[in-house]
Amino acid sequence: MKLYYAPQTCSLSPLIVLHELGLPHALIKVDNHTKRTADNRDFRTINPKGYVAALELDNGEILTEGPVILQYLADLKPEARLAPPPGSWPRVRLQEMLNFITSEIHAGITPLFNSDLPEAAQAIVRERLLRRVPILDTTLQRQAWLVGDSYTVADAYLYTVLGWFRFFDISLDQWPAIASHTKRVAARPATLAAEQAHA
Ligand SMILES: N[C@@H](CCC(=O)N[C@@H](CS)C(=O)NCC(=O)O)C(=O)O
Repeated sequence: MKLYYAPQTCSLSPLIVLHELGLPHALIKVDNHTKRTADNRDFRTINPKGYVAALELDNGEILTEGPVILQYLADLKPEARLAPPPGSWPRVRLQEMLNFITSEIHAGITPLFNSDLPEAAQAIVRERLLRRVPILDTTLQRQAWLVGDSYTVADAYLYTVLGWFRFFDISLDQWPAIASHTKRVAARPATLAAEQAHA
């Protein structure tokens, strides 16, 4: 497998999961501005959507969309229990959480990366985002991990998107259960290895 990635982006979460599972993989860096890969190809010929993450399977298929890539990887090694079995009710809960992270937190913070966004629009985006985050804090006050009683791919994904809050001076310390979750995910050997490789 090959993971197309760009530093400081959402491609960190599939990389964490590749490390959690100990799956062999190659990393191909993408310049998100020029859309060139490190081996000098036009990334849009690989993923016409033009964004990371993209996972190239050994049969040449390209898989995109973070929550789907995460579940695909988890299902390659069900014994690692990074996702509940497909078709089970706990799996539906995992999908609910992944969808919340992708549509409300990931897509919620993305407009702030646009330096041309007018201040008034920034304020609206921030307010909407900050209204969503306490929901996750409440969940993490009840339980150590986002879904069920053990670490899943949703934890890697949340860790990744919350990592961007520092770029916008939003401190995670205002949500103690989230801050604790972030510290626990950061300390996992797979996270440390992925963070180092995702440069
Ligand atoms: N819907 C996609 C969004 C992926 C995405 O937002 N990728 C960002 C980095 S986190 C990106 O590469 N943006 C560059 C661009 O849109 O040109 C997913 O969930 O995987």
